[in-house]
Formats: sequence, structure tokens, C-alpha cells
Amino acid sequence: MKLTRTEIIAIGIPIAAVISIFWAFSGGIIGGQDHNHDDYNANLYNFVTPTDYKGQTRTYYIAADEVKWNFAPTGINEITGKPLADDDTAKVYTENEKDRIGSVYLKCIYQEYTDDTFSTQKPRTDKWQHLGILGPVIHAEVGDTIKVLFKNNCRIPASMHAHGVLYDKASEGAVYNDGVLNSDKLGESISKGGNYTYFWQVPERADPGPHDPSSIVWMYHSHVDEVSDSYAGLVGPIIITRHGEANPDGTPNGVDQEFVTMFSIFDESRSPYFDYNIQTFTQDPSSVNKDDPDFGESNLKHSINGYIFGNLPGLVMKANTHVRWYVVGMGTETDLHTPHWHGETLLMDGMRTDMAELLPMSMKVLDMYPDNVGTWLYHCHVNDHILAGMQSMFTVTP
Ligand SMILES: [Cu+2]
Repeated sequence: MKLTRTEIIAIGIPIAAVISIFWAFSGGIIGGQDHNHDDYNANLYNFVTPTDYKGQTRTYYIAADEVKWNFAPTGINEITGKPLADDDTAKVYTENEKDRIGSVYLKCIYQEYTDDTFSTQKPRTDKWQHLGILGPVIHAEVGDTIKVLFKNNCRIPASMHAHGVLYDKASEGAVYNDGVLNSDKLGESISKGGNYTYFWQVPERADPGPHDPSSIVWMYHSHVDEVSDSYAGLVGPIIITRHGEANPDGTPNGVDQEFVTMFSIFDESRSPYFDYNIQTFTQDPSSVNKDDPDFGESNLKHSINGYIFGNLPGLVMKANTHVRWYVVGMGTETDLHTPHWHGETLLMDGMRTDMAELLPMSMKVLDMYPDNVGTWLYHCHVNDHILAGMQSMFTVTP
């Protein structure tokens, strides 16, 4: 029988409708082979319903502090082994001169304290030394509440705005014209010396999705003047572990070590401390020409966690263990980064790779089972960024 086009459509529509209805009533499972789809539906469901999990409240004491940050504290281009002063390319970004700031800048960063007196800094353990300029990791499990007692010790107003977790206007930590009374969103901007307590819920919609590993990364950052706040250095990570897969401290069980690395070009000419840094750190502030493009380039710090030219410490792990890498981006249209690990391979989204792709505020998770002992390069693969020092190394011990 030969059907006309109209007849084919007329028959096809009811058949498609019947298949769709059957699909919907069967929960998307035909022949029981599609487990992922089931998880996926459960996850969408949980997006719109409150979680039943009764978690705990995890309390963090975090201050915004002014620090003199050195992007290259060893004074050496660790990738070539040459002193920075003898390296014509590295010198562009690190040399302190009459009209150059060098490698040390005043910045405002998040630091962790032991209690709400903010008198004693919580020491960073060896395994988190690599965080560098990043704020402390906030770990939580689905069902928990994150409570952050925040104090601003910086001269600029600051806040804490979190990605992914659930907050109301009081804990959004962002300034914009949303029609909400200022008295109902006091967390939007904390001035110098001020305190604020943020509450962030961790429902299932903040947890690892069906294709994610057992934990994922979200970022927090200041959002009073979002651009200059982040260039000041106010940024840090949150790691959320799936319900039932967390250790008591919120870290994912079965993962031996976690690393968080942020690829970002800190444009110091857009930091709120730019003029202060010129006045304080150049040898002759009056000789500085802010419009000189070479001066502009000298203030672009192509960093991994605030370190350039291989100065990032602490990326050390044992062979044949489960290592989880959280890689994130921050910045502007030049911040397209492609982290590349030498010597090992990783899994991302269930696919094998030794590369990741980052855009500003991208947040990716990769699992590594290092089997190749040695010290290996870990760098952004964008050529311009390689030359500007967005390089590091990691070490796999036996
Ligand atoms: Cu890059």
C-alpha cells in the first residue's frame, strides 16, 4: 500500500502519542534496561521537593583578610629551574622596578578561623597547602546546613555568595535591584569590621547528579562588586558529597585525596587595591604610566590558585590511590583554560582524558588513579598562558 505524506503523518501522530504515554507511565523504563534514566527522574523529582534527609549543621568561621600575596614566593621559575630575575619572560610578570609592582600585591582573601572571636587562624593542613589564595574548603553532605560566621577585615565591603546551595535573600550575599528591602538582605554587603552569619541549605538539588561522581564542587565568592571583589582574591570552594557517601567530616569516602585548583588570570589593574599597590610596591610611583600596555601586561597574573611559574606547592599524592581533582575557572573572556596533566590520565563525565576545559566559574570534577610515579607538569594548554606562567607540577610518590 502506498501512503501519501498526509496519511503517514495522520497515522504517525497517534502512534507517537501512545509511545509517549507508555513511556511516561513506565517511568521511562522499557525492558528495565535504563537505570540511569530512573536516577535521572528521581533527581528531577528531588529538585522540586524538600529532602527528607536529616543532616547536621556544619559551622565555619571565615574572615575576609588583607594579605600581602606573593604570586611567585620562591623567586624561581620552578618549571625551568632558573631564577625569575634571569628569565626574560617571567621577569615581565615578576620584576619589581621603579614603575613595576613585581610579584607582591595587597589582596583581600578568605581565611578560616577557629571560632567567632576571629583571633586564631585555623592552620591549613599539609594536604590543603595547595589551595593557595583560595578560601577554605567548605565540606558538606546532602541534608546538611552550612552556617558561615563571616567577618570582614578588609577596607572594601565584601560578602559571601555561594553557587549551587539553597539560600534565601538574607544569605544570597549579592547586591542588585531585586525589590527586596535592604533590611531583609543584610548579607548583601558587609563593611569593614562587620560580621554576618550566612545559612546555606544543602538539598538534593545541590548534590552530585546521576552522572557525577560522589562529590562535586561549587564556588563561593564576594558579590558586592563582583568583578573587583574576585580580582581582589575573594573566592573559595564548596564540596558537596552525595547522601550516604560522606565521611564524618563531609569528605567523600573512598577518595584518598582531594585537590582544588583554580585557573584564573588575576588582573591586578582591576583590583580595588590597584592604586594602593602602585603607591606601596613600585620603587617610584610617579614614574608609573597606567596606560602603558606593557605595564598592563605585567599586572596580569596567569595563576593556578594564585601561583605562577611553578610556585604552587603541595600537589603530592601516592600512586595507586583514588585522587579527586576539582578544577575551576574565574575571570573574563581571556580566561578560557585547558588544564593538562602530564604522566597520568583521568575520568571526567565517565570519559577518559588528560585535559579539561574551563570558562569563567566553570566547575569540573575529575578522578585520577595515578599509576605513574614521578614529578609531572600540570599546566594550562593555552599557548599564551603557558608563556605567562600558568604552569605547575604535581608529584606521584610510590
Ligand atoms: Cu589558560
